[in-house]
Amino acid sequence: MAITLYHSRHARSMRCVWALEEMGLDYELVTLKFPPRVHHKDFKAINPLGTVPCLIDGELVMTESCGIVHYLVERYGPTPLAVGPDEADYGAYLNWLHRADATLTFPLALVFRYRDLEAPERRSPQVAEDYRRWFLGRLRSVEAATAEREYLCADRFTAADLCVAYALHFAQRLGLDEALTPNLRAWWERVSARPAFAEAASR
Ligand SMILES: N[C@@H](CCC(=O)N[C@@H](CS)C(=O)NCC(=O)O)C(=O)O
Repeated sequence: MAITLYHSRHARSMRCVWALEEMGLDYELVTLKFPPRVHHKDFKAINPLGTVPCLIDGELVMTESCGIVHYLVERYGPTPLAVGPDEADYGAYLNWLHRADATLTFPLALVFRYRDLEAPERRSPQVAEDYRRWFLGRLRSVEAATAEREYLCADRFTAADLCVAYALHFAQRLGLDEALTPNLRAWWERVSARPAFAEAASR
């Protein structure tokens, strides 16, 4: 078995589990209690950032969830999850893949940290509220895109949907149900009905 994935339940590593399950790849899953830097001090020897996901594939170590999904679909494809450079939506696909974490998940991490995770004296309702609003503002791009299409790009379910949908999953776990505007809700119900999503959420 070549691939090992370090994971915490419902963390961004869920993107990678979801992609591995969609593709039917063989892998070893190592599930860590969250946050790993607190509960698994030795994990920093594997990933000096102390974060999940961490994917090991032979000599390769990767620690960015959307980068890992991109790697898996290219390295272990062909798969319809990948959009190729010869397809009209290639640029849009890459934009969604990057937007998924850099723009849509990062503000949620701040909500989680400053509302729930920090010790009470270090919590900041202002930071949590500012980044909740930030997230909802940036999410309008997904509401607009799903008004016209069943999927974000290429007229099929791709790695872009998978990576963006994780942000929606995280938002709902944080109780931000106001994120589910009408088009987005229909898209969310479509993508989260996939068996590989349920499998990833249970791991
Ligand atoms: N940009 C990275 C972020 C990785 C990240 O921050 N992961 C979180 C879990 S969702 C984590 O491990 N946090 C623990 C910590 O910061 O100590 C990615 O997309 O994978």
